[in-house]
Amino acid sequence: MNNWKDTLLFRALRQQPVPRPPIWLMRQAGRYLPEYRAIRKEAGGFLAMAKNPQIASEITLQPIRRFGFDAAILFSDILTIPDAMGLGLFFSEGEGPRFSQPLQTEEAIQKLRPASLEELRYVMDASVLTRQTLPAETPLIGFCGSPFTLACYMIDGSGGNFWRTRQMRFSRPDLLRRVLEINTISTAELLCAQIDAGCQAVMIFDSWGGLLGGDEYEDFSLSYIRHVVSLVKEKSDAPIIVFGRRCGLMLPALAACGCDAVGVDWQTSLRMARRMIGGKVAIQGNLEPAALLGTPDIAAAAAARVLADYGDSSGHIFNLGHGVDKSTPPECVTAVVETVRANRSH
Ligand code: 1CP
Repeated sequence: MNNWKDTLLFRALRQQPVPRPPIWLMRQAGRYLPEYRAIRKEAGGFLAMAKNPQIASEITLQPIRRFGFDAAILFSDILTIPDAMGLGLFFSEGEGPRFSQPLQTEEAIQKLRPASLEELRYVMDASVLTRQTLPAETPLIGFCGSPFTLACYMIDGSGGNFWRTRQMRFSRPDLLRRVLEINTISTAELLCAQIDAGCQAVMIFDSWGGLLGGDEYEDFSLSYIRHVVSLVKEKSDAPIIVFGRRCGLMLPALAACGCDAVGVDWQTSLRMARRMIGGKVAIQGNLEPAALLGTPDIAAAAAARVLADYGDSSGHIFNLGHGVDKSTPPECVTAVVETVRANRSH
């Protein structure tokens, strides 16, 4: 896309003046959309959809068509990397992700190797296809999980409180570090490959870094994120967004990791986040997803409060504080989009 640098997303990421903030939502494609559920029924589940580039691309486009978001995020998952490492990702009906071969012995961790990009070809194929079909003015965001967030699923084998991973940090930090180092290589490689395949920006999800204590966050999550960011920056100037869930106190450190923007969850007000970040990078967020579970009026009022909380300046990418919930009425998403589009105070 040649006019990408004029898009609202790019301008906001560079903290340049914008007539209004760009808007896209984490998990904007998903089960709250009837058109997604229709495809899911036919395709037979999430992984089958994510691994089929035509279907993944179609699902990426669904929320763009319906709501006209200012960015698309590739329909995929952070757990494709450990799946490609041979851990056997699967989803049982109504449950979250699981691995059939989690890293539960020292031997399994010693045997672990970075994922072959060949095994992840479907992600890049979906990026190419999506870029070809998306409106030229809509940037495409690629993504990965942070090394620590991936390690949580890989070591524990499923979502939850991640007790095994947290215990390993105390009992065998050397083994945890080995997993983190391998994840660093794989995530950086996948982000670079997504950029080569047509993504204009990338995002790193540190959904579980907030489980770590203050000093440990630097040691077991942020230092690896910083390394991923520097590896990607060596190869490309695509903007990088880093989202840390429950990482409010870490925002100044996150903003200094070399990224272009930080994603903020709803536990930290944007006013506070701005003060903590001091204009160093752009800010993405942070409407509480539950605000979209009632009526369109309630959703619109809550979105207006987020806009007011950020205040009138550039450098804001409107988003939720976490993903769209599956029981969200699509009319509430429309109301939020309309509220942000009508906002002219920036
Ligand atoms: O149809 C279904 O049942 C599948 C639900 C689903 C979807 C729509 C999963 C399983 N993954 C996805 C897509 C997805 N996952 C995207 C697509 C782009 C988008 O629209 O945003 C992205 C960016 C992710 C990233 C992801 N997967 C994260 C990081 C963000 C976050 O939510 O914190 C995590 C932690 C995962 C793991 C995962 N995959 C799926 C689920 C339900 C989960 C979360 C499980 C848990 O809470 O532990």
